[in-house]
Amino acid sequence: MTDASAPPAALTIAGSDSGGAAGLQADLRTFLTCGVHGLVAVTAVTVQNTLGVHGRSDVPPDVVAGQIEAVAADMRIGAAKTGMLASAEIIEAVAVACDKADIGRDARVPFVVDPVAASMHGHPLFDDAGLAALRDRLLPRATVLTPNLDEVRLLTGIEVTGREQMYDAAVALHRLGPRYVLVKGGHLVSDADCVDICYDGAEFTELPGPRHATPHTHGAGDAMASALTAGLARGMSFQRAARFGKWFVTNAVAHSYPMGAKVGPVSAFWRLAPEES
Ligand code: PXL
Repeated sequence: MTDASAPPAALTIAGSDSGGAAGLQADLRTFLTCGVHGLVAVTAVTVQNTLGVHGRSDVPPDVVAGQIEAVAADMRIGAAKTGMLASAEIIEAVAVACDKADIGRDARVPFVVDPVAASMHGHPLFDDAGLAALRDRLLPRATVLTPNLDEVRLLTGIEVTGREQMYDAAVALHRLGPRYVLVKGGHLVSDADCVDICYDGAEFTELPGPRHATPHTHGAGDAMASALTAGLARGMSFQRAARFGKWFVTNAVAHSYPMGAKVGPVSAFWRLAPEES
């Protein structure tokens, strides 16, 4: 069992991005640079570069569940998050495995559901059955739900064109079951700043941040949700972990870099210690 000298650990249940910008690669990099040991349940392998998603193979649902149960049986998971879940069958297996592993809003391990619906190129990462399964099976189990504005539209039908509708969306999403909702405002390009809205069922909090002028934002949503998860694994309250996530992703976007022909990744390098000279 885990020794007191071990760092906290967090689990990501996510897909692989061969381009290394988003998905489990972004999550593990974020966990590492946030001082958290990364555990992984891989859901799918995407064949991806900056030009698009060219193919994909989903992991059998029992193997996804097996990964969650294996790490939970052996290690102390401080917090867990989801990314690409690929299919309704995988979502069902994740819901059952999380119940067994004590992961969820009313369980020991806080559960961040990042409702990843499409790649940044617009390729769907699950279908209508996946969306229904996400809404019915995972949202009621979520400690925190972290949608971007496209995912808000899919889950609630609300088309966000201004900050006011982000508040309406947060209320509508909270009714679907998560303990906390964090609506990411990065896609609201009409807003000069990048403001996320948090809602706990009673109070709203704004997480303000600058909007950096860079085209290289691939993996920004994953970085926000995984830094928040790392904060929870380190024992932070939701409010503190949300501020920590916002701080992390703001810096990651500020240090993003070109890689490949199109949109490059946000960076986690800014948090590495300088090399010894
Ligand atoms: O950024 C969301 C995301 C998550 N997971 C995988 C992805 C993407 C976006 O491209 O490819 C595997």
